[in-house]
Amino acid sequence: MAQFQKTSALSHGIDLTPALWKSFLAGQRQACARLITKVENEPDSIAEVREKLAGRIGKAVRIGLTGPPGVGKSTLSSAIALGLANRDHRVGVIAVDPSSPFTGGAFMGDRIRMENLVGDSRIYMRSLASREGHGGLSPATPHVADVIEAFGMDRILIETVGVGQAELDVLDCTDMVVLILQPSTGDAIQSLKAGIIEIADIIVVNKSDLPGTDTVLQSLRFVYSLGGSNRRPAPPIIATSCQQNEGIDKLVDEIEGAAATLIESGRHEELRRRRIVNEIRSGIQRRLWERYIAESDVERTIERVARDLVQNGESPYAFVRDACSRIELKSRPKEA
Ligand SMILES: Nc1nc2c(ncn2[C@@H]2O[C@H](COP(=O)(O)OP(=O)(O)O)[C@@H](O)[C@H]2O)c(=O)[nH]1
Ligand SMILES: [Mg+2]
Repeated sequence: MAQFQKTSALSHGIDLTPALWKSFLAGQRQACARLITKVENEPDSIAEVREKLAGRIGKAVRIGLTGPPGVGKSTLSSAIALGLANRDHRVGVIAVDPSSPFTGGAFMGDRIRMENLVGDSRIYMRSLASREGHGGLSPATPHVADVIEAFGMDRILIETVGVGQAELDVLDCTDMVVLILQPSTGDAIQSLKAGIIEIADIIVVNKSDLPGTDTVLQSLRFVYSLGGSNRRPAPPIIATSCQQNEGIDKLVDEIEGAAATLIESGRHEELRRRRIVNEIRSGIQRRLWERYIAESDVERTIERVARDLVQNGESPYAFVRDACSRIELKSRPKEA
């Protein structure tokens, strides 16, 4: 358990010293853990870390695992990780789900014991605390994935808290999405948000050892047979049981098939490009914002302006325009 918990950050933060970097490159897990803690706890350090990682990331396939709480995402992540490792991959697993860490849940027999994976050098697992307001992802997730990839992992599984907006967040930082359900989610299928059904590349009905599996499989097939959406072809729907160790090989086959297609079709690169575009955008937004608030007492001004606007029913955009033009005026001579 201890291995999965966040190393508590030193109050002064973690320095990216040459020694730390050297240990990281030498494959020392402790160094990887420290670097992850750094990007997780020190958002200001992301630019520095990211520059260090250059040239070491871009090839890994990132796989999102999402679904309602308790369906077996963590259990299945471990099983998939093992399956991928047995196919000569080096696998990173990130869980953003404080309620059921890898070692949580009542463990089944000893078929898939995650403790067994702890000492497996082909697999690197890490839990992150999810943060309010970010769906099921910690905002550091994509950066943590970068660190893990640079550490040498070529498949990265990202398990999210399966609630609300999370599924759509998953899409932003992964190359494919596996939606996990279980027999008792049968009735819920009709009401699953269209969004998640649309983005799932593979659907899994886990706990197929429990009654009701066929009903769920049928409902899912029915939902997809309705078509009518602008979705690509219906995704594969696979029944698995972690308890009986059934269907997992097939699932790993599907994941690997999808990964191969992604790479060969150029879509993997395209997704990566899109993520970089977003990174650049948000980097610029952040820096402009920082510059803006550094130079004025803007938070208080915005509060005051908002109060006035609420009172008189006016639009906030005149203020936005004015604020932006002031940033431009201030920055131009400097940057010239
Ligand atoms: N019967 C059965 N239970 C399972 C299976 N997979 C996982 N579980 C159990 O379901 C519970 C929730 O699993 P967990 O992986 O923590 O789910 P998560 O919240 O989606 O990450 C745990 O008690 C697991 O042992 C399965 O295939 N069959
Ligand atoms: Mg979990």
